[in-house]
Amino acid sequence: MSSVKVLQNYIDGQFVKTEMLFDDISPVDGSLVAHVCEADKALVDRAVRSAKKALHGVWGGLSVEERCNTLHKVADEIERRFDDFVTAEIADTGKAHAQVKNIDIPRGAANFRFFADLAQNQEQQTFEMTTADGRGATNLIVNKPMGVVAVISPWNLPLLLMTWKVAPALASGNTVVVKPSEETPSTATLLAEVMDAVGMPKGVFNLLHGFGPNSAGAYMVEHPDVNAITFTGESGTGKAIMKNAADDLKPVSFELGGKNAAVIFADADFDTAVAGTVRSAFSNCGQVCLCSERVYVERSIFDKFVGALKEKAQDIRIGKPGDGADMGPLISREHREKVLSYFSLALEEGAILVTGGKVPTFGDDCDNGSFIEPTIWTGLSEDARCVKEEIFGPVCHISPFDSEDEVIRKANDSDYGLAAAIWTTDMDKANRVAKQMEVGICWVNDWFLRDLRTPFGGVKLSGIGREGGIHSLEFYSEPLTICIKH
Ligand code: NAD
Ligand code: 6OD
Repeated sequence: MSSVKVLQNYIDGQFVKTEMLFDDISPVDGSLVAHVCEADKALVDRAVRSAKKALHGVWGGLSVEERCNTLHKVADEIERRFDDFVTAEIADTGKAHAQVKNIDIPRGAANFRFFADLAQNQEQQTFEMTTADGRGATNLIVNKPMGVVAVISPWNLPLLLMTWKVAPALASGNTVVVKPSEETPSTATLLAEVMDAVGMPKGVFNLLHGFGPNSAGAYMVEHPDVNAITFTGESGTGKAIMKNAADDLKPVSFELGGKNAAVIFADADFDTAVAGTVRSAFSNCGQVCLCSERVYVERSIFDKFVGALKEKAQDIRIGKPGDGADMGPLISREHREKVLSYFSLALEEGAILVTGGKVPTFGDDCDNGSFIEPTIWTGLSEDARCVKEEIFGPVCHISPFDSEDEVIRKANDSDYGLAAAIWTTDMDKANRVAKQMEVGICWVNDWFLRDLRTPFGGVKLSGIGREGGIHSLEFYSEPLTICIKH
């Protein structure tokens, strides 16, 4: 009998097997990580019904303190099983060990603690008013849960991005039906085990495995008893989901793609800007929605900057997570084909290849993985497809600029509007330029520095709405005004 793990769905407090299995493949060496039980339409319906029932069961009867205590237990249990989560996330993604240990899994636990504390300390608003008869009235604003929330998440930061939505949804009193990416089902399944272990009431957290169209993702979106949809993924998928959600006018919160600009002024601390841009272009093999794929450098330091970034990119050690590598593989062979197609397109569009552009060879089982070299181009025009479209790999295009107005115009000339990074020692300039960026977040002299209280999201094709802090609680709640006449 095969000893390969079988990852199951989790519905109404029970793990549920199905006959339809798909493979979870390691991008490090192409080996089989697990068989995954795909949920069909009937199972999606069972999960949504169980979530709906739980709203009115024990969960609905708990005080916010009791709910949030349970979420603290979830965070504690993730930490107790920290090594299991690290191993599972690495098995699915091949990410560098340090990143998973320092970012992905700690943020998974932190998301639960942060939103539990925030919800517990949320003020209840009241408005006193005068009335014609002089007796007055009091308006109480009561935040009620939305109901059953569908959480659909991507593969690039699997646990972090899924818990970023599950935690505030539960803290606000909702129940959830969660679908992780088909590429990264492992940590979501561990989270179901955690929910089970801490005694989360049945039906509050339901997990479904599967794909998007004609599979669990689409069935969740279309289900009439799903009351809200929160989604992170590609902008094109967001459009498809929105169309499917339109019939029931379901509220959506979307965190979508990006084609983010980094702007390096000549007065920047050079070494800090180079180190920051290496991080912002190549972290997680370029598979962070916030990564800088367009780098604009003031002309007087352009050549020096390109040379320095090239050197740092060539120093990145690519390889297996356990071998102390800085950079792991892309998520899959299929995704590598997409990124490689942009590598060919860039040359056709007239790019100068500064470094990279190839698939590395190792002479071992990593040759069956999805590795790719960090790649830098110069010389493309601003309307080249490689400068316009999100590639989602370890690649950036660097171009020179001569004035503040020019670089602001170029940075904003994008269908996307997620993030920007500005590097300068002139804080007046930083403020002036940052305020003109058409994005949801603009870093000055850093990148991916996160305060969970701040609004997070994008404009244009990069998303709808904001999550983070109170903005998450607002999305996951329906305010009810109770006006009491005295
Ligand atoms: P994706 O859109 O292909 O898939 C995301 C999820 O949606 C998966 O679970 C998938 O199964 C599901 N899905 C696909 N089609 C669906 C449909 N029709 N109905 C319902 N569900 C469907 O995205 P991905 O490739 O997993 O992730 C990479 C993308 O995510 C990039 O574009 C990246 O920029 C974006 N992203 C954005 C943010 C952000 O915060 N803005 C964060 C991370 C990733
Ligand atoms: O840090 C976060 O909360 C967040 N949502 C990050 C998104 C990263 C995109 O890949």
